[in-house]
Amino acid sequence: HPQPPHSPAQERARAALVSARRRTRSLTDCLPDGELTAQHSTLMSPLVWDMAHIACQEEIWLVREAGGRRALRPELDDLYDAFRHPRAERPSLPLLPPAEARRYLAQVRAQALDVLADPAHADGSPLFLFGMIAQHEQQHDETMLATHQLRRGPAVLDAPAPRRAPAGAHRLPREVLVPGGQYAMGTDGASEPWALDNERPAHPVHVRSFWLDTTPVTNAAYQDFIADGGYDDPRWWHPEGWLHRQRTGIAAPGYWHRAGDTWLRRRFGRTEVVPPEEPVLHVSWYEADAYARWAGRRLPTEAEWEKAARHDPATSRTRRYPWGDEPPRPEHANLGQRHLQPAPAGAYPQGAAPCGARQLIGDVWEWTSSEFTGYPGFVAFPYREYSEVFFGAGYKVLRGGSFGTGEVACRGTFRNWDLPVRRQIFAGFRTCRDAEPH
Ligand code: AVJ
Ligand code: FE
Repeated sequence: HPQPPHSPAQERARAALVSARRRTRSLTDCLPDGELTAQHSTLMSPLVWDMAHIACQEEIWLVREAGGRRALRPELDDLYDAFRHPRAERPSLPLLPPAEARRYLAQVRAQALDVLADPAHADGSPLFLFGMIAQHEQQHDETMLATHQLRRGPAVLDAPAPRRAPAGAHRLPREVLVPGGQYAMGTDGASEPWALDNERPAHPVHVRSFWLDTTPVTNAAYQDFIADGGYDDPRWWHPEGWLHRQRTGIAAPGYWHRAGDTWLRRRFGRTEVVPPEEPVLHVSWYEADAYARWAGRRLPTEAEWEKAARHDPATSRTRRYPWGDEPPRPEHANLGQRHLQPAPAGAYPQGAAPCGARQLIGDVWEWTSSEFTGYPGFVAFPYREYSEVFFGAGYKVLRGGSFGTGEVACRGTFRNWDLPVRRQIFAGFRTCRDAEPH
């Protein structure tokens, strides 16, 4: 029987699911089965685990919860529960082989789209679950992209180089002023229906005036820190960061190595000279924190970062994105794996924030000084394990998304988090300083 046409909200959900699946396939169809079942790093799952985990979450939330339908593969719930089995242990589990994982993905998706087309879902809260699951798949796509970066062997991914910075980008002011005062941090369902629990509710926050780097810290600037002995001077390091630096022997960002006087890096299976004008990538929070102290500066708090990215002092309004309220387009930001690297610092003038800062969205995730916790009035939804179990456990917040972040999983309020030692994610940073004496 013919279905009634989709409402705009249903159509948005359908398009987000379809484009996430296209990306999942592009990240997994390019590798032979042996590479999908292998573990490329103990930090990561075998790609075949991510594949069936994506399907399993979709079954739980869209087929069973939103659709009220009976379970397809209830026996798989335990195997693909991220909290039952740590990543290092996942290769030894009796995982579905690649062909079966693909079949499971397709079976679940057919049912999920059928549930979405049901007139009962034309509006209202179950549609949030479709947005949540599209974001979940995109988040795992970014994780799988990080697994591709960790994997050894010849390149299998390809993408055009990102756009150049516009002429005159090198004459941008080094820093921009973010005026002090109150703004509305976070969001709610009315203005951002797909906002996840940890982005809610909107609440007033006061921020003092501060100067923020116009762009993320570049490879050239980071090389100055290295050349100045930054990795060997405990004055710049958080005490735990210094211990970590001593224990691991890190002396440069991840994937870098030296050839004479030149820094080279490995990027998705290719070796190249580190481009000086590009934002630095694959640094831990401890390295970002040490660089900032060496530069006589500090990392912004999460509240400062969000104010710079969203607040328009001219209208006193808080925007969804730095450029306004419209969803990201290719001229705004380097998102969605359209490229396989950040764009040079100063690119994307059309994505600039009211304060003049560029590339707050896209290119590299930016470490903030803040610990990951719930906002005042936080309510876990729809499950505690998305965010709440990570609160107060030593995770640092990252903001803004990277070149590998899906557009639906990125906005001015979106919060990411990781441990301060981690650097397999696509993370960089920018620094700031107080504008008024405290
Ligand atoms: C928000 C990226 C930290 O990958 O651990 C995926 C996203 N949560 N499945 C993660 C997530 C459940 C999460 N991060
Ligand atoms: Fe997950």
